[in-house]
Formats: sequence, structure tokens, C-alpha cells
Amino acid sequence: MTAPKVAILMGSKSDWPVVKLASDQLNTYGVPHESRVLSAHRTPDEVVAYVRDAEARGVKVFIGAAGGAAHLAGVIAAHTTMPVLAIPITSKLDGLDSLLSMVQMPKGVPVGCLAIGEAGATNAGILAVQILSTSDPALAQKLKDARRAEADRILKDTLS
Ligand code: RP5
Repeated sequence: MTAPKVAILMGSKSDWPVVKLASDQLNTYGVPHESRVLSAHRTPDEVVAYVRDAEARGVKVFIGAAGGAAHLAGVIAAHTTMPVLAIPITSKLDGLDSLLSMVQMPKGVPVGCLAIGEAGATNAGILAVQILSTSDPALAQKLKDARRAEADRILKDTLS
């Protein structure tokens, strides 16, 4: 089995329908990855153990998704120097609480926070591919091809 290059963590299984969009992008680009439910608040010790082990196994990018008091990505970032991307999940406060929890990291411990919900999840997957593509020319070419295909699709749009 190929060692995962990206690790996706989410605070609850209830996040998965949205977070799956990040996994879908990684599958599209053929990037080996793994997805786990681990919570900064409900399973704090297991988050730390997982992040340390994943980095030792060669994971290059972490994605953390959570809603509400969304501390998961920040906790991941506290325990690794690999890049950490964050997906704010829609919550009781429409995800604004999640977004602010993720985006306001203290200086020195960065988290790259994407948009709330589905766009953020899709873009987290693509951004993880882009990070890996800096040392993988084949992946970089796939990204260029996908951008071109998307542009061609839009240019074919007609309005009635
Ligand atoms: C967060 O609390 C999770 O990431 C989820 O978005 C939210 C609600 O979790 P559940 O009550 O659905 O398990 O930790």
C-alpha cells in the first residue's frame, strides 16, 4: 500500500459529507491520503499521537476540518511543521465561528484557512495537491491541464 502524503482529520463524522470533497480532489489527482475522525476536544491525546505518527510516516500536508469552536487545525499545527490547511464547517452560527477559530492563529504557528463549507473543502484538496506539486512535475502538469479544461468549459457557456 502506498504511504499517504496527505492526512485529513475532522472533528466529527458529521463533517464527512463536506470533507469528502477534499478527499475527492485528492483521488482525482491520484494523491495517496487517509481520512480520520479525531477531535481536538473529545480525543485530544489521540490527535497529538496521530499527528506525530503521521509526520513520521511521511505525510507532507495536513487538512483539519471542524465546526463551531474549531480548534482542530490549530492543534495539528502546534504539533507539526508540515503545512496545515483548515476547512471551516458550517455550524449553528453559519460557520463564521469555525472560520474565526481557524483563521486567527497566533503568529509563528500558521494555518492556511480556506472558505466555509463545500468550496473550502474542495479547495483544501486542490491546495494540498498544489503544495505537493512543487516537487512533483507530473502533478503540476495535471493541475495546469485541469485549469485549462475548466477555462475551456466556461468559454463554451452560452446564455439564452
Ligand atoms: C465539531 O463539532 C465537529 O467538527 C463538528 O463540526 C461539530 C459538531 O459535532 P457533532 O456534535 O456532530 O459530533 O467538533
